[in-house]
Amino acid sequence: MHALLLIDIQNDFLPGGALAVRDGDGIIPVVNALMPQFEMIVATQDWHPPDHGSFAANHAGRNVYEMIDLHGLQQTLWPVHCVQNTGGALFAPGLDTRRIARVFPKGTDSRIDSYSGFFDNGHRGDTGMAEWLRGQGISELTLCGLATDYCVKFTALDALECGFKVNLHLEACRGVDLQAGDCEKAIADMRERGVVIG
Ligand code: VGL
Ligand code: ZN
Repeated sequence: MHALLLIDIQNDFLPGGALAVRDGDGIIPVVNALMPQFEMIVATQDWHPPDHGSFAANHAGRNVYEMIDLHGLQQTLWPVHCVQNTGGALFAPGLDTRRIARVFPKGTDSRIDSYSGFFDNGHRGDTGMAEWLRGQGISELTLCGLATDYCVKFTALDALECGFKVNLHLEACRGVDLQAGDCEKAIADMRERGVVIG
């Protein structure tokens, strides 16, 4: 079976949000139109506690987009975003959520960030998504969502490692591009590792 995996389609990643991705809302009609082609739909949700270590505001004297060492891992510092039980963490209002079979929260441990929906950035913790998908008989995934150069990329690479066939629906993805070319590089990395880009 083939599942559609919606990555972090949340208010804070849309224009006007705390960590807005340019034209992030442009994917919503595309994603909604994709849904009928899939037997199963699963979503990830960036879901941080207020004291999360990826927030610049939680590090005195540090600015957003700086890099720090966070408990032994390199970490980009982000604006406060997707805080648990706030409006910014909600799925985009235009997203058709009716057929989402299961939501996997991520980034819930203050000590470590989690760009991937499968494992945290240190591959220390597991959300259980791979095991759950396998249990549902899913062997192939199509990914879409935000952001191409962070959560989409790391979820896609972990999905390959977990043994899934992985497709990326590019028209239904948008990226941050902190540095010009980051998205192009992310797409090239994914393709090189075996993600089918469509
Ligand atoms: C994301 C940065 C921080 C993403 C999440 O969804 O791509 N990026 N948290
Ligand atoms: Zn985050």
